[in-house]
Amino acid sequence: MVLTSVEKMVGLQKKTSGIRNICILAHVDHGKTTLADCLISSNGIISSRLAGKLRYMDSREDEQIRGITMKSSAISLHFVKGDQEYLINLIDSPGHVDFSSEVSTAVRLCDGCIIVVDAVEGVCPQTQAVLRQAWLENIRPVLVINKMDRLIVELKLTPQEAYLHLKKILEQINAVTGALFTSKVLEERAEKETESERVPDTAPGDQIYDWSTGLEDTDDSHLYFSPDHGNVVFASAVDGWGFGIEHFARLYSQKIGINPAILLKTLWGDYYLNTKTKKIMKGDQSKGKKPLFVQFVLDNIWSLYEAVMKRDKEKIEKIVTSLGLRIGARESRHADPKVHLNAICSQWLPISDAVLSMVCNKLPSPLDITAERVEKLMCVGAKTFESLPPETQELKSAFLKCSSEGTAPVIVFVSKMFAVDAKALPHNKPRPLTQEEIAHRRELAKRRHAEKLAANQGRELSEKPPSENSSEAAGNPGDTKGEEEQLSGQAEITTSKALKQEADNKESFIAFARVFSGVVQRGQKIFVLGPKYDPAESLHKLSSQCSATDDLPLVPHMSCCTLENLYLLMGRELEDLEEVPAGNVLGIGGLQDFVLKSATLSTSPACPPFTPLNFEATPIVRVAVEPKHPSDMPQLVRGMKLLNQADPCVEVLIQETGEHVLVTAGEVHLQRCLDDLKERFAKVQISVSAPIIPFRETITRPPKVDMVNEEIGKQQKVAVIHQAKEDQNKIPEGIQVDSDGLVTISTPNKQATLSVRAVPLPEEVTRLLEENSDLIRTMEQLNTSLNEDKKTHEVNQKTLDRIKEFKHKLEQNLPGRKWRNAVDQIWSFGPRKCGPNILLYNFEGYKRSVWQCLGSAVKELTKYRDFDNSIVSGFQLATLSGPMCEEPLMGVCFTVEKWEMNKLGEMLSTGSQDSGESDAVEHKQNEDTSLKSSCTDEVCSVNEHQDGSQSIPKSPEKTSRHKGEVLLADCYGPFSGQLIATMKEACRYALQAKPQRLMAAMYTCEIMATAEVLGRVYAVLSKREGRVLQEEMKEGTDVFIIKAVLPVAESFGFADEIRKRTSGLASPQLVFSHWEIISSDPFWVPTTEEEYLHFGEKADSENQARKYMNAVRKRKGLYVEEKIVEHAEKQRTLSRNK
Ligand SMILES: Nc1nc2c(ncn2[C@@H]2O[C@H](COP(=O)(O)OP(=O)(O)OP(=O)(O)O)[C@@H](O)[C@H]2O)c(=O)[nH]1
Ligand SMILES: [Mg+2]
Repeated sequence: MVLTSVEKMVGLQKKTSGIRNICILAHVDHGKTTLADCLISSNGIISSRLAGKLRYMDSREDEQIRGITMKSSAISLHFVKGDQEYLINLIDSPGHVDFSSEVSTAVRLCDGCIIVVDAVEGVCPQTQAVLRQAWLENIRPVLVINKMDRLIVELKLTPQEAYLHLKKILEQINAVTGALFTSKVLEERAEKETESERVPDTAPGDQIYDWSTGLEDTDDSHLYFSPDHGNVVFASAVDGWGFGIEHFARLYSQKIGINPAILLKTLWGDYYLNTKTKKIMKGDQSKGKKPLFVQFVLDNIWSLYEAVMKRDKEKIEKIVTSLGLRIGARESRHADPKVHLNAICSQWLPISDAVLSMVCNKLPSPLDITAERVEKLMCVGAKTFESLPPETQELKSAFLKCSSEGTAPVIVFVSKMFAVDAKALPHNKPRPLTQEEIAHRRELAKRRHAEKLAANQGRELSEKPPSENSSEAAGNPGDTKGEEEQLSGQAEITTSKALKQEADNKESFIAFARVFSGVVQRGQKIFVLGPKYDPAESLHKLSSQCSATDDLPLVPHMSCCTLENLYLLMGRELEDLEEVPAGNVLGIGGLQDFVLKSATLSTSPACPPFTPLNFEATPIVRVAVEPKHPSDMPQLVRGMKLLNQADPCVEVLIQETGEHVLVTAGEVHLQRCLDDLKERFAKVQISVSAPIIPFRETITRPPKVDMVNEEIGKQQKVAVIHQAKEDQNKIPEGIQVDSDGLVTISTPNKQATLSVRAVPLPEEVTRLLEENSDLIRTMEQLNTSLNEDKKTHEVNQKTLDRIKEFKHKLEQNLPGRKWRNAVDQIWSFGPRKCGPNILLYNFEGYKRSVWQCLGSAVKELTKYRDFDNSIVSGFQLATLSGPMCEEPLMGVCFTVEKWEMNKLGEMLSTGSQDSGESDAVEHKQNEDTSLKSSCTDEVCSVNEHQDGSQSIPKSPEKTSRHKGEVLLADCYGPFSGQLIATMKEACRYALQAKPQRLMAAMYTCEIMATAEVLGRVYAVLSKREGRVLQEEMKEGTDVFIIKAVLPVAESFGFADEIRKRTSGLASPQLVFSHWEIISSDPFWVPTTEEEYLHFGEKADSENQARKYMNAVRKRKGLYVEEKIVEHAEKQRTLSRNK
């Protein structure tokens, strides 16, 4: 196969109907990159002998060493099928969960995907995850069941067994798609139903319907994988073969004379061939017959494998000649039978043909983009498509047309930025000279030679009589010109050297993008729209016709840039392009300063930003980094910025403590980020802290039975007293703690008193809050815009329904008298207004609701109105860092049961001025001598003014306003600030009045292990406090699947340890799953004689929670109560006592 030239590719890019943008998705190690190799080798980019060994798309060194893909990368392939030519933009993606964000960036740019499943392992957790992602992006999947050779060679299954096994895998994967699909159909039905409900003339009887009918009506056949639909290929990427059943249907229809269409329908399934009647019959199993698939397909492959593995020369010869293949002597004599096998199979059933023709037949071209997908891409958050400005709505047709005409608006989506070595850019690479260039150079050399000759002649002439000076004059300029040229040439060389050196050290960022409409051209000016850009807002300021070349006013989240370079992505190589038409994947250079991670580019300001990518992984592993040499700090900071840009998922932040922190998705991701930082972006030596493990703080219900180990009531009191002692200096007033945990506390100026109680939320509610944090954030935004009386954008009915459902669910999960009306009294969520903690109000005279957006509450002005934000802020602060180790809270409900403001407070809030009130103020202040003594002069002087004696004449209103302001900011600072601090303290004390617990982040993992290593896997799990949830045997194999949960804190090195202990037979993938309460009390100390005996004085060897808590406190520089000298009496000189 010859290499396709760039010109050819450019030609193909223009034929939109022949383009297929696809990605390969699968669980880790199921063979994506190997499959990509096979497809690439069909284009001659790599040799077919190396296909599967090279792993061409894994261009990074660490990818090759570890054998896993860490980034998604694209390559364009040319495929000819019949008289049709296709351009296939193929994206290989990683399967390791740590890099699942790379999968998100890939699926956004594609129209279809190849799901690869290992024939032995079947559907794995990541397979489900990628199917879900494909589903969320509305892209169509096809299936490749890979590693078929393992069924023959490793598992040694018979063809019949293999058939049953494959059937099961198909069932599994269809079950996953089915689940996704069903929920969607039901949702759509429900939507239709609510719409029809709104239509008044629906007959009441129609409202009852059978849910299942929805499923039956919809044609879902294209969604399921079935060989007879042509969307399944059976393959072995390593051995280079693959087939869809139509190949065999065609073959056998000729051989046995059966209609190919019938054979295609029956080749997969419970059918057998009645040899006597030459008819295909149903029900193979019941009659003990061989299914067609076994007879016609698997038997052949099995016998070929057998022949080659046993080196049965005769049989091989027979097969090869009957198939009409020609095998080279080198392969057939090779010591490794696999090579021979590969040579035969890849000629007989070339995998690239099978897979690529399936892709071209079954996956859509960019022209087939559905209206549903377009609307989903265009609507961010709670907005509906109808609420977008009309100019924006018009762009939908541009998406659907995917037109490459000059008039079509350009719309491009950048899904990630990736760094390449500047040396690898096409214009920095040495390239072979073209014929014209060679001719040009030859011409130049000739001329220079001629000039030299002429100069020599001139010199000769100058030695002649001066009568011929004229020719000398003619010669000289030539000479100097030559010198000049030389000089400038040298200068060029040196500058280019300098430039090259600079380029050597530089990373260049390229945007990984796709054109959805129009033609992008090199040097074109275009708008860069950030994720928060709002076309409605900018269309007020700009006309929809304006272009990026105009001089425009500043619009938030929008900037203009020039597309400096366009590239064809060819795996490890890049090729320069002048323009790229709609429907293609491309690389764009020169966006480094405009795009951080992803963006939308358009020539029209009416274009909305695309919906953000769906990231499945939660970044959870954080480390602090610092340079080994402090002077390298600036490089490190720059490097971290670059790293942040180059990775879709990593988070880079500077903590309040001043540490530079990297947040990554897992250990492997962390390692890759650190390597990148060290070797590419910062190029300095760095030291890395131990992973910072996140915890959550919560409270539990006090135990009903006071057991010895659970004497929490007393313990807690000790803790509270202790804490109070610590904080004595900060808060002069005492706090009141009731026996049932109600904390009453006043602001420092005594103007307001709060009573707060903390109660644990039911687990289910916490989970609900966590799951719906996006929804809560949307609610918050809606409420804010309602409160500000802004023109609210039309809210998606779906979002409103979701909010209603959320509210309903909360009500359901907060039953009983204790929680009566609780849902309606929710004041706020926290921390950051969307977290898993609730603030309730439970006092008279106040009404406010987070459900405002549902229209359930009216705005009401009360005396509390002006300061309620302070209370909410105090709550937010308290939930952000708890009293145990300043970690965020989770699953706690705070109820404000009393909020008293004495008259001054009220006056401050309502702004009423009454002289009587000021007396009261004075009276109060006189009472509190300590307060008075600490009063600033200002306040005192104000009070004197109030007495009306020697005051400077002022208008009465002015004085009183002045007074109000000053009292707002008395010696304790602004009143609102005091309220915030008091609320925060109240929450903290309320927490401490209850049994506190730490919550640990938990990973889930699925480990596949054979029976021999099972014991060791359990040993490692239990050592690390893991808990096995489930253990089952994979049918047909001797592999056990163990599902377990493991605290994140104990997970570092877990995968490595398992791999080592099981000699590489088991390798788990850890996925963040949930937070779990650590049952032991971190404040527990042995108190009774028995406990001393049992646990010893220290006792913290047993107390996991305390260990965690102290570690966090130490890290944060907080006070840790621990003994420094443990066994003082035992200190002695060892040598003497020996
Ligand atoms: N027996 C057998 N092994 C295969 C086959 N295809 C791939 N492999 C092996 O499976 C391992 C993983 O292959 P990769 O192609 O790197 O898998 P991947 O899906 O790209 O892995 P990630 O990118 O890390 O998710 C390699 O050792 C391959 O040699 C196959 O058809 N048969
Ligand atoms: Mg790979």
